[in-house]
Amino acid sequence: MFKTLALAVTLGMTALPVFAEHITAGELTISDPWVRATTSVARSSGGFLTVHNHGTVDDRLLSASADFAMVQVHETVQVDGVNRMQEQTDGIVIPAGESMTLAPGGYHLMLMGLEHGLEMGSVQDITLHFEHAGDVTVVFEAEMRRPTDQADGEDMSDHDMSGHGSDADGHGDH
Ligand SMILES: [Cu+2]
Repeated sequence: MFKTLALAVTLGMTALPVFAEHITAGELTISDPWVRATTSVARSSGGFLTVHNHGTVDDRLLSASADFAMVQVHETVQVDGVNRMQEQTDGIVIPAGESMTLAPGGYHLMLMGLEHGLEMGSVQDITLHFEHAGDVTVVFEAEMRRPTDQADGEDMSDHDMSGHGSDADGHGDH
């Protein structure tokens, strides 16, 4: 009986690697990947995660890519009290021995050109390109997190979306 149970657990884990709590790539551990769930007509959203660098050398998230969206690395910054998003063309440094969290109101993966939105609970592959750890494909689940869970409850209406076209209505739930 115990053996049967153990086997079932093993098979279950093998069948569902996509929900692994932590993904390891070289010296990096990636945790809590999620994208903001949207309506079916939304054209853009945001992707978020935490990366911990166990190594002794800084790494860098250079860029990311996906087949369901065009992906850019962005940072939301306040300029004269207004939130604006800036593409991070040099990527995001993951300092040696430290964690970097991409979260609403700060760094994020900008997902643009969605065709069907991101349905709550659906999962999407996004490949992260790191300077040292290389390419890592991570499964992001679409969630709707409460504003109180977010860094500052960003208000997308204040974002400067001039670089994204008029249909880029932001990260989703407004
Ligand atoms: Cu953005």
